[in-house]
Amino acid sequence: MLMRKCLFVSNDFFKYRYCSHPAKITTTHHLFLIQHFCPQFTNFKSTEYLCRQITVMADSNFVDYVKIFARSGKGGAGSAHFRRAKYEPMGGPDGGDGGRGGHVILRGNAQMWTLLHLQFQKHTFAESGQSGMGALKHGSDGKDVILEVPLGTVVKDAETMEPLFEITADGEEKILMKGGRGGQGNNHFKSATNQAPRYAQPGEPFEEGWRVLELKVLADVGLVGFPNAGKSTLLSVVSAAKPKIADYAFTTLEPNLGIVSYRDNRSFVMADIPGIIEGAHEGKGLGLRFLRHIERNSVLLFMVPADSDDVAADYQTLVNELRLYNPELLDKRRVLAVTKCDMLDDELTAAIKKTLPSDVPCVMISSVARTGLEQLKDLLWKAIND
Ligand SMILES: Nc1nc2c(ncn2[C@@H]2O[C@H](COP(=O)(O)OP(=O)(O)OP(=O)(O)O)[C@@H](O)[C@H]2O)c(=O)[nH]1
Ligand SMILES: [Mg+2]
Repeated sequence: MLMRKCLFVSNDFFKYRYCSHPAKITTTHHLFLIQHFCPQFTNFKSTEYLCRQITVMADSNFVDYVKIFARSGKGGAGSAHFRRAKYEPMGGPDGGDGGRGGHVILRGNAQMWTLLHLQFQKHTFAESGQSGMGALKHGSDGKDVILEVPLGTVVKDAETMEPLFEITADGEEKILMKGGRGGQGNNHFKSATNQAPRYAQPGEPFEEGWRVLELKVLADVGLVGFPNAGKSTLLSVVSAAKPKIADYAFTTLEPNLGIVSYRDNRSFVMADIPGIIEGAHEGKGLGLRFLRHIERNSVLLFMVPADSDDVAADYQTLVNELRLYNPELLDKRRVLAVTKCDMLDDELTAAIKKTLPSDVPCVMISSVARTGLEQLKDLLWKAIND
């Protein structure tokens, strides 16, 4: 088991969080295994950094990808029974129908936010329907199994990775695996020419298979920026969310959501995702896997810090990374915010303003000094409702 985990590490250590057991091994184990199997991480500092990241991710409660096996119940067979009663020599066919097999159903739950619970429930089986019985007794239906999932869960076939359906509303139910229909009893097949049918339908078979559930967070605005751009700080200032903030790269390892209140009791949802860096499409940094969480956002807020050498070039780099991940992301409305503007004096502010790209609405903000935030909200609200 440990070796398998380590091989995961050597290939792509972020796959680690998808392996079947939560991390039980200690950092010392990690160190030993990584040094043994991944000599490219001989530098102690990078190994230690890797261990920290792995431990943090393995302990994380945010799971946005699970692979589950589900099987519905098969339908109960119809009965081929004949009525037998005293003084009633030819009672005729009275076989009842079989019950329907239970479905495996996914139900949207707005209170949920992760697929963690399904990581520990990989296999789901629904009950089969009961067979029909004599005296026209119908077999009971198999119980449905309902799996609750957060809104924005996309279901894919695990082999072809073809999207099947998506859950977007609270209480919305979709059948993941359909239970087999119950067979009809011989009572249905009697006719003038065949008054004693010995035939009854068998129940329909179950469905089974592996499905991948992927969570794509549903938010109105997605924050896109390099690490340390001040994304989490902005979210913490404009909403009640309390993301972790620190002055090192990749502080945020999983998306955070916050509700931003706007004037007149209106509000919108903002999603802070881990930072991306140039070359993310080649797997650098945390790669592009978190970008799936901004696929559903209607507006993308690009954030470039004011201390950047060239704001327009940094913005272009971010746009390019998005294009390489999914060109459709560029169809979304965009807003550019230059962050940390409290560090600038008037002269520098004017100089930066001149270099800003003209094809996107821009705003200068500071989350610490709380300047430009109302203007930013106005721009975002306008972009959301356009
Ligand atoms: N002066 C100043 N510093 C800021 C401002 N906003 C954020 N910072 C600082 O910038 C650093 C990074 O902020 P975060 O909000 O963690 O940045 P992030 O973009 O979420 O970074 P990752 O999660 O690593 O991608 C922190 O030390 C913040 O205190 C600002 O408006 N002004
Ligand atoms: Mg952050």
